[in-house]
Amino acid sequence: MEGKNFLRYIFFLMSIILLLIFTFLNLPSPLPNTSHLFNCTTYNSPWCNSKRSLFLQQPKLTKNHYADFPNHPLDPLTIDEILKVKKIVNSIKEFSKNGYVLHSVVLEEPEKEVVLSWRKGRQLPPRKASVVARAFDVVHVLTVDIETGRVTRRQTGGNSGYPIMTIEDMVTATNAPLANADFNRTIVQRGVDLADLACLPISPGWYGKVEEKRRVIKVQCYIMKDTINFYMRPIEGLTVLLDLDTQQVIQIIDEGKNIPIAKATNTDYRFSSTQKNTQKINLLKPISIEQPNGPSFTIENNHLVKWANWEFHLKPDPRAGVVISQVMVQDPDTGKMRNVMYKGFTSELFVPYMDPSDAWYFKTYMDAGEYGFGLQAMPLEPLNDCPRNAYYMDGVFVAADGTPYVRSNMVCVFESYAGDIGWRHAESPITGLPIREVRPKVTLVVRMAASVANYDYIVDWEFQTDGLIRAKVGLSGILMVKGSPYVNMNQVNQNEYLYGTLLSENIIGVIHDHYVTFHLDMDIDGPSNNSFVKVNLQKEMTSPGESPRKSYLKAVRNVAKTEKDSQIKLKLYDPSEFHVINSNKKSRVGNPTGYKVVPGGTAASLLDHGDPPQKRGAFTNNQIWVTPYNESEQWAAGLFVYQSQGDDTLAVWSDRDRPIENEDIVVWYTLGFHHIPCQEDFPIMPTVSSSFEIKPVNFFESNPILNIPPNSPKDLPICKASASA
Ligand SMILES: *[C@@H]1O[C@H](CO)[C@@H](O)[C@H](O)[C@H]1NC(C)=O
Ligand SMILES: *[C@@H]1O[C@H](CO)[C@@H](O)[C@H](O)[C@H]1NC(C)=O
Ligand SMILES: *[C@@H]1O[C@H](CO)[C@@H](O)[C@H](O)[C@H]1NC(C)=O
Ligand SMILES: *[C@@H]1O[C@H](CO)[C@@H](O)[C@H](O)[C@H]1NC(C)=O
Ligand SMILES: [Cu+2]
Repeated sequence: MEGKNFLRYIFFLMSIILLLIFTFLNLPSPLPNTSHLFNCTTYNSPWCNSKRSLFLQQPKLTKNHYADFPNHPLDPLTIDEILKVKKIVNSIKEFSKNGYVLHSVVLEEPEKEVVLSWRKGRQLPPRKASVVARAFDVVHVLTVDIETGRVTRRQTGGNSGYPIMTIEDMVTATNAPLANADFNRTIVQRGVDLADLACLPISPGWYGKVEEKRRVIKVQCYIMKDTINFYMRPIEGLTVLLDLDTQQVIQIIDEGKNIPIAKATNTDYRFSSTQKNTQKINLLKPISIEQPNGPSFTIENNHLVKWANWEFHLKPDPRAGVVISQVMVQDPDTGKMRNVMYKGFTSELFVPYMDPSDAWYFKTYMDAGEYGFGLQAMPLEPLNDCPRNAYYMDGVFVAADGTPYVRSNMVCVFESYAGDIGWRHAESPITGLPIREVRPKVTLVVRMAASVANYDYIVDWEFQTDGLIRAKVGLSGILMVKGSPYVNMNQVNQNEYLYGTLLSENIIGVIHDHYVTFHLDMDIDGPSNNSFVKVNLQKEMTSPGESPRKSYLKAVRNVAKTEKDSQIKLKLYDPSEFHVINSNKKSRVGNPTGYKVVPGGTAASLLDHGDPPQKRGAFTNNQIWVTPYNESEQWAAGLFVYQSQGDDTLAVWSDRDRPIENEDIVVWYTLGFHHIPCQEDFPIMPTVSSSFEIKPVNFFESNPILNIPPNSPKDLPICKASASA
């Protein structure tokens, strides 16, 4: 291969298919380069010599994962376990004869009661794998008992839709059109060199004709001539419909021949190239935080995180990204650990584009159930994705043939201090009390970043010592743009609608939404006796003569009896708080203990409920839902999402209207973004973030962080402009 072509080929793999080259080699992850992380010669800080420093002892960095073994019932499958599963699946008669494809192999979590009653030091409950395999077009859901080697459950059929695409599916889809002479001819007719093509695998949604009875995919292409940012050079109007299993081209739609391909100018966003192309601006000096005595958190056996008053289990997941389990917070009065949440994760993402034309109508991505949100999470970049004091966790995933592979540095954990205030009070001179009491706010952040083709999602779980948990999603990466004949808005007729914003010559950023639906299995002081309470603020008028005031607000509590009582559409002028309480557990003064969901990122889907994508995405019809705990109801868009028809969504489950009062309940919250692109989003978007919170409400007897100490200069390293050893 020629040098240039070879580079293109490498780039092709890296950026389009999100496939790490070592993915299928079954190699341990390469050792991260740590020299830039812990260069103690440049920092005059006891931190560097501290025996307590997690980083200096960090076993993780030299670990190859072959020796991993499970320590906790929720620990993900190890390499050893995955290899055993592969062997067991291989021995299934019909699989070994005719072959199979594995779409998912993950730990089958033991039943919730089993996990909750397990204690450290005891034997682990039987380790099982949940396997989704396809053989002869039939989807099998298996439970494999790893110890006994037996398949203890096998299910076929069920709801509409296909399992998550494999990475192999995505790779073959982008290459397959090149086997078709008509496709090649079309590309050449557009004046594009076939060697410059970069194609994307696009899930087709479900519209009821071409999607029936076979797995299909749509492929659209870009040119990467003169830029690494090929997304800004779409071959507009060209869509290849492909059978994902036979790789046959079913149809080529080619409607954009009159639309020029945008120039490569100013599309490169890499530091090396932006330094050349724009004025040099050095706005900031280097910055980082110091932890002179090392970090305050520990990670036991790779997965059990303990920090300040918090403890939780953390694991990477190929579909959800990260899963946080058994979240407990310490009661400052009794010292006991108290349950808050059994499990929290991003259950689904829904990203509908708002252009009904032929080349765009189907773009309504479900990034978790179609592409695998965790599979698309790339290694985090130390110092920039996560600060210098971060700890990194790898993911161990499974390829389509059952081979385990390592996704290194997929998740990071770090303490964050942004100069914020935990609580404060100062007395004015009027009282004569010389009081200024202030406490700094330090938080613990768990982060991952998924790059689903062009888009990047940053998901943070942030824990505060006052008991609050914040789930934050940041959007960055590159827009999905549409080619256009226009180079300036003055060419656009007043009556013509562009479906987006002209961002640069010949490209339009198409309007779209992002919805991230979280599964929050709240267990306030244990799994049972939880209820969902809407605390509604209502305007109350005073009686004539009662008060100089005419009106005030009254808080009215409504306990949700059944699921439909908990289908919440947020309303600015009819506000409520949303509490999850334990009706069996009261505070000293008699309030039920609870946590509330504090909404944020409240964009709501306005699509018609009968619109095919909204049927599949019906879990976004409300911002909040509450369901009774059911271990089969984890994925808001259904177990099988690819080409699903919306018959297994959260909306369908919730409409059963089951009782949810005084039960084990699950809260679902959807963080929403409307995105009308603007020129600043070109050629890459500055991060946009939204978050929601779960916050204690009468859970503690009083402010739980009265006893945290203030910062003192004597505890901190000496900061000098050019400190050196
Ligand atoms: C640490 O930093 C010093 C000063 O910048 C540099 O000379 C040295 O090579 C660095 N050491 C490592 C291991 O990177
Ligand atoms: C299409 O072009 C590619 C790249 O040049 C080539 O490898 C392939 O054989 C062509 N396909 C056909 C059917 O000619
Ligand atoms: C709490 O839940 C348990 C188990 O579901 C039930 O037996 C008990 O009656 C409940 N307590 C109250 C006060 O409702
Ligand atoms: C649990 O969920 C599955 C899937 O939605 C459903 O078939 C089953 O009926 C549910 N069980 C209960 C008790 O609601
Ligand atoms: Cu967007």
